[in-house]
Amino acid sequence: SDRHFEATVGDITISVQEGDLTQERVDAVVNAANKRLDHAGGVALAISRAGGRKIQEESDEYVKKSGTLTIGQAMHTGAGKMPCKYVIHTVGPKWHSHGDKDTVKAQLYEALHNVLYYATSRLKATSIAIPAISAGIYGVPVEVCAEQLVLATLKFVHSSPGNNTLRDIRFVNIDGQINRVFVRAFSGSL
Ligand code: AR6
Repeated sequence: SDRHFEATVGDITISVQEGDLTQERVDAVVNAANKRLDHAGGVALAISRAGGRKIQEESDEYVKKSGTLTIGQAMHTGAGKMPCKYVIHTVGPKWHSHGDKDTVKAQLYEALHNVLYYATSRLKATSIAIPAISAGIYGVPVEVCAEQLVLATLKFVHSSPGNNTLRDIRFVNIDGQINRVFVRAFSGSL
């Protein structure tokens, strides 16, 4: 995929790339899911299609056993036919929800924090590809989304527990406009 931005923090490479998330050769791809893990639209549908039936089946099994997810929670399934090993599903907040905007921002920050923590502690992932969680159907303005995801990423890599396995953190979007906002957010924070 097309690389817009790359920076190194310690021994971790952070990048912003244009392309289809489902084609990334990484340990884990992140899904912007809903609470029911019903992958019917957006990047979730792209992942579900690219991976094959296994993704929705494992998701349904999980919800049947453990119930729906809460906002910011993370879980994983296999990746089916995709080149990655795992899909980490998380649920971002909706912009037009009951809470105030600061709550929405905190929930988005928390969602990515939990994903990164899950990737390293549960999956020992060295590479991860992340979409613009909540910035599509869930309506969070892309500037707000980028601000929170960048903050969560930088905070995570800086406070990096010695046992952090991640070395390659990629933000991948099919939409170049969105990538430009992420590049600006990283450039302004590094
Ligand atoms: N690769 C990379 N980025 C993509 C791809 C792709 N193949 N497809 C879409 N995007 P969204 P949300 C970008 O709506 O706002 C689903 O129905 C897209 O341009 O997928 O968290 C779920 O099941 C956008 O910037 O996620 C939930 O019900 C970003 O992915 C709901 O949508 C996220 O957009 C979640 O909505």
